[in-house]
Formats: sequence, C-alpha cells, structure tokens
Amino acid sequence: MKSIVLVSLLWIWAGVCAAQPTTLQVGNTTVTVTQLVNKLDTPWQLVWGPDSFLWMTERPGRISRINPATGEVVALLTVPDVAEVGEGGLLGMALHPDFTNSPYVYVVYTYTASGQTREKLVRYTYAAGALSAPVNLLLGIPAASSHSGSHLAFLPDGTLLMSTGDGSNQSTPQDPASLNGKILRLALDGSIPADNPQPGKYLYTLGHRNPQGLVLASNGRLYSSEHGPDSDDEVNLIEAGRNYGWPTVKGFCNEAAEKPFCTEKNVKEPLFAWTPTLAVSALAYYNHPAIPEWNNSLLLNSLKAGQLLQLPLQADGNSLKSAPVLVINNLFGRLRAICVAPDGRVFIGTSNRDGRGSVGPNDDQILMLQNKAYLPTASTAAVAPSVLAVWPNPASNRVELRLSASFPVPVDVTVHDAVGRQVSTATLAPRQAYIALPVRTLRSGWYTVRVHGPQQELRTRFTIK
Ligand SMILES: [Ca+2]
Ligand SMILES: [Ca+2]
Repeated sequence: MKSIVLVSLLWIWAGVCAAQPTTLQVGNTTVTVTQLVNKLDTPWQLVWGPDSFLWMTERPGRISRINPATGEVVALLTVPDVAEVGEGGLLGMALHPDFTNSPYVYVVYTYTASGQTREKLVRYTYAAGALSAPVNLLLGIPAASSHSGSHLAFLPDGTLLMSTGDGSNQSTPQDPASLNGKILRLALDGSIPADNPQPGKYLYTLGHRNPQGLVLASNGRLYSSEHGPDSDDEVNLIEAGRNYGWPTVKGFCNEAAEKPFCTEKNVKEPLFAWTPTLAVSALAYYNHPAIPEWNNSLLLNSLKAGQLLQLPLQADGNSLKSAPVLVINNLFGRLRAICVAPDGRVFIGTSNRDGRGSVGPNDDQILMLQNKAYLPTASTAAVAPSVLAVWPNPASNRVELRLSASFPVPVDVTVHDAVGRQVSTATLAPRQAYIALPVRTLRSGWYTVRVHGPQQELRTRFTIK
C-alpha cells in the first residue's frame, strides 16, 4: 500500500468539545468517551492487570494502579532514579503473564550514569500493594534526550521483547552489536535466549528509528509503531530477524537510493506509512463484539496530530484491509497510551504535559471509550472461539492456553491425563482468551486440555517433558 496523506473517512463528532462525556459515531456503534482520571503527568503506558485495574506509568517516574470503576489512582512507587530528560523518563511497562505465581513488573526508563543518559530494563516485585526489590535485567543502553523507544511485550514463549530507539545516533540501528534501534528479545533472567536470530545477541529485529509502540495481538502477530524523521511514520509487522531499514530506508522501498539496500538486506516494509508525520505513539489490538466495527483492527494513537486511528487488518493479520480510519481528531490534544480491557472498553491517555503540548486544566487525562449499549448476549456466540492453542508444547513448568476469541461467560478449563483422569482445573473469566496453567506437578506424558464453552467444547493435546 502506498504511503498516502491521511484523509478523514469515517468520523462523526456528535458532541461539544468542552463537555464530558462526549460521543463518537463508529459505523452503527455509538462510542461514549468519558474522563476517568485527570491531572496526571504524561501517562506513558497503560496495561490491563490481572486484578482488573489499569496499571500506569507516568514519565516522571510514578507507577500506579487505577480503579476503572471509580478512577481512583493508587500509587505503587515512584522509581527513584528516573531521569526525565527530553522525551525520556519512565516509559514502557509489562506485567508477567503468570502474575499470580510470578508477580513481576517490568519497566524501562532513562537514568543518569557518569553524567550520561542511559536506558535500562528493571524488574520489580509486587507484594502487599507496593513494588520493591528492583533487579536490573539490562542496563547501560546509550540514550539521548530523544529516540529512546520503548515498549515491552511478552511473547507466548515467555520471553520479553523491548523496543529501543536509535538514541539519536544513526550508526546504531544497522549495527548488530549495538542495543539501539532494535527490538530486543531476552529471557526473564536478563540472559540472551539460545534461539535468538543471531547467536549471542539480544537482537530480534534491527533497523528501527524510534519504535514507541509494540503489541502482541491475540491473532498471534506482533506489531510496532515507529516515529519517522520528517516523513514516514510507520506501523510494522514484526518478524524475527528482519531488517526494518532505518536509516537507509524511510517507509517503503520506493526510492532509487533505497532499493539496492532493500534487496540486499531483505528489508521488511511497513504495513502503512504516514507523510506528513503524525508522531505515532502507542498501539493496541482490538477484537471484541462491543465495538464490532473495530474487530481485527489496530488502534493507534498519535501525539502531534492528536489522532486515534483504526487500522483494519486482513483476516491473516499480515496487511491492512483498508486505509486507516480516523476516530478522534485532536479533540483532547496529544494522545499516547492505549489499552483494551477484556470487556471491550478502550482506555487512552493524553500527553499534553510532555513539554510539547498545550496544557489544559484537566491534563493529563485517562479517557474511557465504551459502547454503553453493548451487553454480552447469545448473539456474541457468532465470534465464539474456534481455535485453542497451547504453548509451549512440550511443556515443563507451565502451559499457556490461548483462544482465538473469548467467551462472554465464565468457562471451565480441565486437563486430563492419557487415560482421561482430570488432573488440573482452572476458570476463564468472561472475555478472557488467555490463561497460564502450572503443570510442574504433572508427570511426563501426554495430556488433553478441554475448554468447556456454553455451546461447544474445545480440546487439544499437549506433552509434558
Ligand atoms: Ca522502516
Ligand atoms: Ca521510502
């Protein structure tokens, strides 16, 4: 798809800017936008936690939990050595996928060492309403006042991805020895996984400028968003080992000076590129009957343009189905953080206190987008899950189950040994399409997992080593 100037396709503004709540018309669905929290300082990342709270980083260093029903902000920690320099500060955050058994919170931030700005990845432990026991997993990454990334995302295999910017040094993204301008993959003890694309290197992909958004979609695909220079903001499909072009290639391989490099390096072109740039920030994947017009779409925020965009994906997730659709056009100023709750609500954060915005009396805000008319009913069975994936297989300590869609009601999960005896149980909450089961007590052999949906039973087999 060619890089084009974005035009407004499908948005209807049906409210008054100053009033709250406001509404957006998305096809046949009315989406209400409500202010959940105000007077924050540059919320950087929102994560839906296993406690059904929103977990938030703010760039100056605070980590909090937000009650999505009341907007109450419960502070957990202000990370003491965050250096909020330019675009840097406390950035991305991820919670361990098996948080009940491994209550770890991973954060990336810039700090100062020997007078230099650096970036690090740190693991905190959550206990009794606080975060403590920081462990440095990766530190000393060169950083500057801009181009520091960084979002975190877990892969289904339990390894962690971290996006890094070029640190305003264009020699780094194509240098496999540099940690800058990359998406890095590491084991949870900070070591380099043996099966990384290049032996002995954290590198997962290279050739990035400043990828600030990173999301593993429930379709199994990994997507990133990346700031371009004076042109070519990008959204990319991330594939292990691929080269994303920067600084030789901006956006698509469409210029004579880019094409030899693209051929030689097998450069992966973006799914879409924007010129002029929007300053694309965080992105999320949406697939929920609450707002069916957004099913199988990426939702992308932008800072400079203040836009929320819907990027409809083809069924296989490998390309866009159509041009981006404008949802919000500079109604709330700069937008960054975004998170989809299991019930189909979307939460976004403004970024008007980041030094480049126009600060209003409510800034910064967390906004909640929801279809108030949506109620889970039998009709939602039309998107009932059809695929049950188990990973890893064979397994040793734990297995993760992932459904192609979620059920609207609680669903039992049972595990049976080779002769059919039930050996483990769990429950999927409504809208939960992912669960991790501890299996370390199970003996070697093969097992069957059954997901007892209201109208169907899904089952698949896996092996314990
Ligand atoms: Ca690129
Ligand atoms: Ca180009």
